[in-house]
Amino acid sequence: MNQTSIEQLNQKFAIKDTFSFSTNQTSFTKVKIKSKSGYSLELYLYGAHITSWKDPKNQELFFMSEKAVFEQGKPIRGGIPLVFPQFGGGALPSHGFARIKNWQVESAKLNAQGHPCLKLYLESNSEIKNIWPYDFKLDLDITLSDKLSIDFTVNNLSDKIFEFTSALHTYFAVSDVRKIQIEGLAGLEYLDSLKNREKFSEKSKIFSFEEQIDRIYLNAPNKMRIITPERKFVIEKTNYKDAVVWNPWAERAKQIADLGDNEWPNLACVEAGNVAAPINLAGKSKATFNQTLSIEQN
Ligand code: TA6
Repeated sequence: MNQTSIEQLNQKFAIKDTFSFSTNQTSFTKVKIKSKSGYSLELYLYGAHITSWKDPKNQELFFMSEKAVFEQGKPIRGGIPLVFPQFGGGALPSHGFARIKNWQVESAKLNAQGHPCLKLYLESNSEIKNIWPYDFKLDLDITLSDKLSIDFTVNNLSDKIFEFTSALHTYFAVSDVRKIQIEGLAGLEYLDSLKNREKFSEKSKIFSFEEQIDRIYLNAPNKMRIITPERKFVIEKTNYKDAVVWNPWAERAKQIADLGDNEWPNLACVEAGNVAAPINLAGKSKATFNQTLSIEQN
């Protein structure tokens, strides 16, 4: 599909007060979505990257770095970077290529319940196949009601099996990460990425951030909560086994070029993913993974 201009996108997909297309200062295509429930969303076709989720009081629920860059080939810091097909470092770009490729719009519609549903896709092409030699199609279906539901489907169009790791690297906005807790991690085993992925088990009844954290919690429950002084974020997941928990803390934050030195207290990454063990997807088959976020007011 040739989607060169914003006018064409608006002609084809815009729905008054629901979907609109525009560009930002670096000509990246932005999609704005509004739901009847008063929630709104902003995302970029670049990376299928959600950068804003606001509640009916217009309060921002995702952290975005004030130093985030919008440049081809570079990931956007904040919101929800989509990690695929490689979590972390390795042969491919860090956290894979999906977050640094331009996705396409398949459809923008209201579903049977009247909630906006945006379908985006990314297909393999010769450039991607140079670094990851498979035929595939990725679908990202985003539905915005009083919840934010994200279905990620990986279609293996090749004859051969491929494996991947993946995550929705969600940056939740918090006023002070030192004052929040995560419900659902007690007793879980985790791999500590700050200690060569050595395995430990979570001893605290309820997790709180007290230092730099970079952990992969194994077999995390399908419902977790982040309790903050402002609100509770509810994270529900299906088919994602792990939950990655990350905050860089003060020293590490200084080394991250696209993160302000004093911004780290305002973010908490809790990421539904399949990270510790890759998914093996047989040829000519597909698999779908869901993360659904909602808010409970304090
Ligand atoms: O999810 C945690 C993590 O993998 C950390 O190790 C940390 O470096 C972070 O993601 C950010 O990665 P990025 O490539 O976006 O700078």
